[in-house]
Amino acid sequence: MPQSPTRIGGKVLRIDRDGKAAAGNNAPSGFDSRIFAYGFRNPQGITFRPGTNQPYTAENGPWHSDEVTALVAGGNGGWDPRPNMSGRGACPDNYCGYSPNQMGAVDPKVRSDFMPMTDLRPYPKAMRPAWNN
Ligand SMILES: [Ca+2]
Repeated sequence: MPQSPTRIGGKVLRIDRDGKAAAGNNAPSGFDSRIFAYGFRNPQGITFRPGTNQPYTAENGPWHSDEVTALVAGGNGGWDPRPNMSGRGACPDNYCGYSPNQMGAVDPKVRSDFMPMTDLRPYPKAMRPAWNN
């Protein structure tokens, strides 16, 4: 869902008081125009930098790689837990978000099936986190 152009899961929406897309969202062609940024696992917090009003989100990773991301209009957060992406194979229940397994805080250079919160392999232009752990 996070990379879907039409489903709103895994997205940050920016709307006006009537629920319509706000001007300047810059969603990619074919995307729901309410989408400001996409490709997230679970953005649970948002704040705006004083002076610039740039939005920052905070989200939790799957046992590793929590992230704070400075959002840009139309930006991709790089989360894509679909099977058969980036050299991954099949995953239980067609969801690779817990790969390789729980407590899997492993170095992605060691495990090719590591599921990064910002997967630069298929999305080299994804927004890099401003902070992660
Ligand atoms: Ca990310």
